Amino acid sequence: MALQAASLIPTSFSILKEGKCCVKDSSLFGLSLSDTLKADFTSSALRCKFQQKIGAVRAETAATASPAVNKSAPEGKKTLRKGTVVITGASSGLGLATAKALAETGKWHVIMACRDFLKTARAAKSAGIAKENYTILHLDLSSLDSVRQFVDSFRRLELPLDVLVCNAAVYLPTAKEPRFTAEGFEISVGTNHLGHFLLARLLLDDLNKSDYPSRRLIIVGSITGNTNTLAGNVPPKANLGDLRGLAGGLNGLNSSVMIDGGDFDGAKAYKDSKVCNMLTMQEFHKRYHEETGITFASLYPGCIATTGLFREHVPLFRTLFPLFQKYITKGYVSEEESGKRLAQVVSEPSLTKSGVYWSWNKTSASFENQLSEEASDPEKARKVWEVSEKLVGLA
Ligand code: LMG
Ligand code: NDP
Ligand code: PMR
Repeated sequence: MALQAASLIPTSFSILKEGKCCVKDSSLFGLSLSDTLKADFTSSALRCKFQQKIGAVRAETAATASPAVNKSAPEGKKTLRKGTVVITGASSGLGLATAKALAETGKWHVIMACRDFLKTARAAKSAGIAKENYTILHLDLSSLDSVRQFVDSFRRLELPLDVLVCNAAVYLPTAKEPRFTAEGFEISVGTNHLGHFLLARLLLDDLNKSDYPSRRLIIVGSITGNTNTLAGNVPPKANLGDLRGLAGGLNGLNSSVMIDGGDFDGAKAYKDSKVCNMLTMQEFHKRYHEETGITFASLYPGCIATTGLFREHVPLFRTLFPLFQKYITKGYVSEEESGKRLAQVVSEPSLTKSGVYWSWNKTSASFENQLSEEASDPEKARKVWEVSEKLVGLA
């Protein structure tokens, strides 16, 4: 189906070997599907779909021109406009479940920031998310150009940015050799940390301009990056060391592909990337919370053992892991439950505290959790920030 759709679109798409359809001009799915391009669609189904999307976005744009809190309603009642939340990696797992949970409230318009448009469109449809409650915008976090294009496309929508959720991630537990992002960074840290670091830095301005009462930047962390837990002690353990590999660009040429300078290990690279995510949240809090009032938060949503995150693990693992988590560790949560948890961090009035790493107890009540020594080390947070801004071209 992807191939068929792609073949109808001559100029702006290329077809990958796997039959996936990829977008060269990421502004396409934003909105800026220009008139010229619209004319290029020969499939009426596709044309119709895209035009609907544009219609929805334009309508939304008009609707959000009003202030966040409208006091002119009858009897002086205050009404809050619909919030706009960007969720990266909303095509599956936690991101999709969160998009669904927020869209269902009718209070949120979700920008699904994803690398695979058709997969996301199908996922949104089968999750039953109403058309008027979401827009799909292309974002490939493994390319800094794509991140920058995404920011441009988002700005062209002329929507406010009220909440940004950095959720997407890749995990390569069985890779023998490293893979790399467009800029040549090892792909786990390059995608999960550096792509999000640039995205969040660029969009901070937009969050700051929003008049929504509670603006939030949320970066998904994990228990496995925290060595103060049992899960965080399953080898290979996260450890950023003195950041020598990160400082060298994680490219395997003049530096190691691992942050600490060691040999490639996909599972460790993922856990290290989660430590970077949690440190980044704290550094944002330290630098910008007081000045902007934005809430910066991270979380461990529970062990969602059935998601696409484990797609590259061996089949035996994928079969046993959910059972192990359900019946032995009891750390398992369904995708739906995890989505409700992240949706709380996006919108609950009680979760506005900044600089917090949220977790949930056995009765699904949220609490402020303790990060490991490394994941809460302010000096490391500062260094990761400074090295990362050089790598993504911000310093
Ligand atoms: C490694 O692979 C990668 O090589 C590495 O690169 C990195 O990615 C790392 O940190 C990630 O993972 C992991 C690989 C082998 O795991 C597997 O492929 C097997 C999956 C193991 C997952 C845990 C399973 C635990 C036990 C499952 C029992 C399920 C039954 C549920 C039924 C419930 C009934 C009520 O590497 C390993 O991690 C080695 C460990 C493998 C353990 C293999 C299984 C041993 C079984 C021991 C069972 C103990 C529990 C029994 C308790 C019974 C109590 C009622
Ligand atoms: P999934 O694989 O289901 O979701 C990951 C999402 O990230 C997908 O939408 C995927 O897109 C997207 N993604 C991957 N690479 C890129 C890229 N280069 N550009 C844009 N998007 C990309 O996994 P989960 O839902 O489990 O993971 C979501 C978050 O939850 C991650 O941050 C993970 O670390 C965290 N987490 C997960 C836990 C779990 O037990 N599953 C536990 C703790 C934290 P595509 O569909 O195109 O592949
Ligand atoms: Mg882990 C309370 C115990 C607990 C919890 C909550 C998790 C979560 N895990 C726990 C324990 C154990 N795990 C134990 C005792 C083992 C050895 C058998 C174990 C193994 C294990 C493996 C092989 N666990 C894993 C893997 C993975 O490949 C996952 C991983 O590390 O990805 C980086 C994983 C996870 N365990 C978790 C969670 C949440 C994961 C998913 C990874 C994440 O997103 O952080």
